[in-house]
Amino acid sequence: MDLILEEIIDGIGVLTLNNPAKRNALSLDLCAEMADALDHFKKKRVPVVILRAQKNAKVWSAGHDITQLPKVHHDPLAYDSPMEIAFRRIQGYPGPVIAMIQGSVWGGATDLTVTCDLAVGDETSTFAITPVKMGLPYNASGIMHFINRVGSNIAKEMFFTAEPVKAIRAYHFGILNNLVKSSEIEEFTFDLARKIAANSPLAVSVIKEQFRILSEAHPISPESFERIQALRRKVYNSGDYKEGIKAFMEKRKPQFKGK
Ligand code: YXS
Repeated sequence: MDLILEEIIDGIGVLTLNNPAKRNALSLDLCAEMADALDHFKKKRVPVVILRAQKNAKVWSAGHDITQLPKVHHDPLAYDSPMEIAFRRIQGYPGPVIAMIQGSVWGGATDLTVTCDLAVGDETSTFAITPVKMGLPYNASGIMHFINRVGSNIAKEMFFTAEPVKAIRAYHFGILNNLVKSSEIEEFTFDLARKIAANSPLAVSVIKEQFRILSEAHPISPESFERIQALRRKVYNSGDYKEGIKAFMEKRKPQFKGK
């Protein structure tokens, strides 16, 4: 069974978590399918991806598949674990990945949400990060995802209490970019995706990568600085950049080609 449904609707990539019987737990296979699906979209140059569960799901995802957590004396969130690989595929995807959330989100799935570039939730969405419930040491990159998204003090409250954060607080904390009614969330999220997809895909993808380098950057190494310059040069040397200026001058919508 496809644990991840992969569709392209109106030019937008849509990945649907598809294991409701197990509350869309992030099993090794589901995470591997997510990474593969993003690779397929990348080959097809899909500019924006929406990650969702089934319509009106009560549980968006129950987090890491507990039955597959490595036994004691093994790192449960190792760098090369399928969940971490899927997270890095999202971070490295050359376009925004938007989490569209209905229902409760648990553990590693909350990390998945704050790893996505944007998140849109409805009034049923809640977010819990639960390692302290499992006596499990979270990993450094996961903690950084939370610090970067909500700041240290809110991240500490979430990690120390493991309590679900309700939608309105999640919106105030910045876990959600937008909080919309259940009845409107699909249309809202697709409109957001289409708005982004109408802009220069090259500029959007390079700016996403700059955010990633800078948000992960502590003392930025000379190589990272030069890499940012090279990425930016790719954009300002591009036909899209010329087209963006030309269209503005000619008072018309730009036709970007992604190169
Ligand atoms: O008994 P069956 O075979 O029908 O399976 C049940 C559950 O065992 C299964 N299931 C899971 N299987 C593996 N891993 C999971 N995380 C998981 N969650 C659920 O799905 C079937 C239906 O579950 P059930 O009957 O409990 O559904 P429900 O609707 O009554 O309750 C839904 C939940 C999500 C509230 C409940 O399933 C639950 O509390 N699940 C565990 C949520 C959680 O603590 N997730 C954290 C996983 S650990 C993790 O993500 C990180 C490593 S960390 O700990 O660091 O955050």
